[in-house]
Amino acid sequence: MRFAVLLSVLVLSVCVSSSLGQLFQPDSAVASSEFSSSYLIGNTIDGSGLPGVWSFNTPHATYVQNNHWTTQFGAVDPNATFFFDEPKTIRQFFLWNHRSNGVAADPNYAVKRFTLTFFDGDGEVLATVEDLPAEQNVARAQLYAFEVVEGVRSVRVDILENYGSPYKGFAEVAFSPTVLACNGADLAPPVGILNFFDLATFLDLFNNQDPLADLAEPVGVFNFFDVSAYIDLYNAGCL
Ligand SMILES: [Ca+2]
Ligand SMILES: [Ca+2]
Repeated sequence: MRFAVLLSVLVLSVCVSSSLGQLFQPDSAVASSEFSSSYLIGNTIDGSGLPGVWSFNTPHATYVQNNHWTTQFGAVDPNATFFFDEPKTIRQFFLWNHRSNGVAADPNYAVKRFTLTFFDGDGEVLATVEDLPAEQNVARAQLYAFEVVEGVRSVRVDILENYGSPYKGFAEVAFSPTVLACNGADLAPPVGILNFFDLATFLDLFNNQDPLADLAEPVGVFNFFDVSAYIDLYNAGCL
């Protein structure tokens, strides 16, 4: 029994360090449309709206100037391209959707469907992952796993549809070279299966005030809302 507990703690520590360590963000970005200098695509790769230490479970702050990307009114076929200074291996994408509930009267800026296209250094298409769904009113990152793509120097995100506003955009993006989790509740190996070890890991992370357990606002405060959010994600299951 003691051995089993020790083993789970060892597995836990390996998982947590790798989950946070493997996330990376693009080095630069351009967008087909930007509302103004306060709503640039750069706001999605600089950690704006996130605390100094964050995970894919960290809620992004609500929409204010200089923390989201927003297009101009009625922008046609909006897209954003993210660049990496060095070739990257990518297996998972993390999207913090638009939270147009701060300064905006219209709550429906958020992306509903999008496509990812991966390019090498010559601009040749390496892979495409089409028509991915995104929910609105989710402050945490939404997770998208796909077949591994190697040698990636840029990724284009094409917004196919949003939730109805003439403005579109999102809050933050990140990538990882492996599948880190099926959703925010998937915190212990094996990835893609939710069981007692995920729950035990969450409780341990929560007690240690780790960013992976800070699932709900207020960010930096660990309370019932984080536990409730975890239970919701756990019950949603791995799809
Ligand atoms: Ca941001
Ligand atoms: Ca919290």
